[in-house]
Amino acid sequence: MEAAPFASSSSAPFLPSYPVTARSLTSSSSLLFRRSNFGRSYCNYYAAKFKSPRNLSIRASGDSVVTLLDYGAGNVRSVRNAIRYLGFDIKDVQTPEDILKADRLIFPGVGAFAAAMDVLNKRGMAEALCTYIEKDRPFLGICLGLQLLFESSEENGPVNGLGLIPGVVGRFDSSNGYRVPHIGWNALQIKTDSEILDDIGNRHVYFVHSYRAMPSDANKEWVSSTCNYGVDFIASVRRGNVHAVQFHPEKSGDVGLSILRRFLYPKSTITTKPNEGKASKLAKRVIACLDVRTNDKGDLVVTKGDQYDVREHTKENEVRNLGKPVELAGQYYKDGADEVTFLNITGFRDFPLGDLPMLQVLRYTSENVFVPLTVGGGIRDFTDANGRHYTSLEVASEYFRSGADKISIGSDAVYAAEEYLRTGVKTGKSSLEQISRVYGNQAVVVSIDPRRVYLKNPNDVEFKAVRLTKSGPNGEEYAWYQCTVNGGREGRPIGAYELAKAVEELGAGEILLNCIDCDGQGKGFDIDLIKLISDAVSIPVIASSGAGATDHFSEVFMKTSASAALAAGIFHRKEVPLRSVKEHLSKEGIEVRI
Ligand code: 1PR
Repeated sequence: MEAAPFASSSSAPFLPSYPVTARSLTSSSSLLFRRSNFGRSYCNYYAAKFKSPRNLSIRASGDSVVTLLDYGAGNVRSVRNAIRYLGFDIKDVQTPEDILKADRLIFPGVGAFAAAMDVLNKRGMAEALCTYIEKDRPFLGICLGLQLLFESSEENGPVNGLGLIPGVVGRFDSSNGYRVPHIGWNALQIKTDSEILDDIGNRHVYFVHSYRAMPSDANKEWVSSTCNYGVDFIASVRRGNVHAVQFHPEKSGDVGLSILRRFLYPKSTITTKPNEGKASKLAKRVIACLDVRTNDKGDLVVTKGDQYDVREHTKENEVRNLGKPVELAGQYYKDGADEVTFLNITGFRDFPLGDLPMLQVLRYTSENVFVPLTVGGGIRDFTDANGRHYTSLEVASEYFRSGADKISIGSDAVYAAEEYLRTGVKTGKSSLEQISRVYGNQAVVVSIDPRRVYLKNPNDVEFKAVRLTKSGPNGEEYAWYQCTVNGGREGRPIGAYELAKAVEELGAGEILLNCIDCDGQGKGFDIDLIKLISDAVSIPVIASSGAGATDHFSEVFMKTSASAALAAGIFHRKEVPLRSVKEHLSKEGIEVRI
């Protein structure tokens, strides 16, 4: 799965069901495109069935208009925002004709391969796409929009694709120590002059996917760049005016915007001198986190706790106010944050869909912040005062529609894991399972809020205990990490280790690992905990809580296999600029995106 599919029809500009007419594919119209011979892939099927149209008129729709094929899934808002940011208007595809009439078409494929093909087929879009591409019309496919061009995918399959490029899309192998999904900023190896990649230089771009297409003799004429993640897989393809990329330009900061700009202004003479970066592999990520809640005056503020206590210790006892969410997020983007995370920390009691300011924050932020955004807090089923029932999937969908790339589940994931460990049965009904099934596991983070419980003897509990690097207050040499819910207010009978393994099985794509003891203390991450969890799972782990100095970041990456490190207080209080963290890591030989 590559991201979010068709969660809610209301989100889509969408595609009415369309009767396929006898017209279409100009199989011989372009020598650029030789179809592969794979089975009954869509293009082959229709090419055999229908004659090419003689009078298909292509109406110019204006120089500053981009046609967008959005089938109503995941976060296409980011692509829209990036296009608008670059000065273009968007025309949404409503019918297959809209594809054929496009001057330039962007297809940010999201969701599962089979589901996407199903929608394209049912709505007559697959045929139109093949025609459009075979005519060498300007096309940019993103992520699943690249994979669908291939013959087939193993994702819940095999499932036939459009069959324009020879090859089968398969899953990354996690048995060789590489974490799947492949999430983060990685380097490209440019193979041919692809024009749209001209400004990349040696810099990272953002990937998030579990499936990939492999380069081969049969598709080598298409491959414009590869990326290494255990294996060399296809990062981009290009033939004539047709481009597709596995990574997300709309989430790749300035580099990504320059890729989109080059696609949108192909004849432009603008050249951005490539900033010679040092990208060579998957970078460790540095994430800025904004804990957000409404203060006593009713304003939505960024706050920050000490061991989860966010109130000032003054007579007024007010909620600590460290700034405005949209402004701070924009600042961290400029400072080089690899991702921004918003945690709606009172989401457990205030229903997020009633908390419209949070959705507004996401909408505004995503207009100017072109790195991934995660949002958490309150993702669960809910019945409001009028008896209206909302599923967790609806809550998540609203977050995705508002600009989130990933959602983070806290309390509800604890209950789901407890239930799963008690029964051994995956019901498929938990928020975690439902959202990852629909949106892909790479879009679902589980946020864990554990607290250390010291032990004299590791056998005193049924949960996994660790031998501590620093002994406890009474000389205890061991601890287990008890999970909590409701913002640390309630301890649960499950350890962080057991929870992490269970949620990985239930479909989590990433773990955000906090530690209540370290939160806001500035004394460093809990290395014992992070090592325990990152060694236990094969999905990426984000280390969180306790960063107080640049050394703490290098320590966590050198001593554990965390994929990312998240911090809040030091950035909000401007004690350590984000850039200094990156520069320090780079000096220490840890690859980061600069
Ligand atoms: O349970 O699904 O509603 O999700 C609630 C979410 O809100 C969870 O992700 C939970 O971690 C978070 N949360 C709830 N209460 C608090 C609180 O602080 N009172 N914040 C809270 C968690 C931890 C991190 C923090 C790091 C880094 N805050 O987000 O940013 O510890 O801080 P530091 O660098 O300053 O040490 P649900």
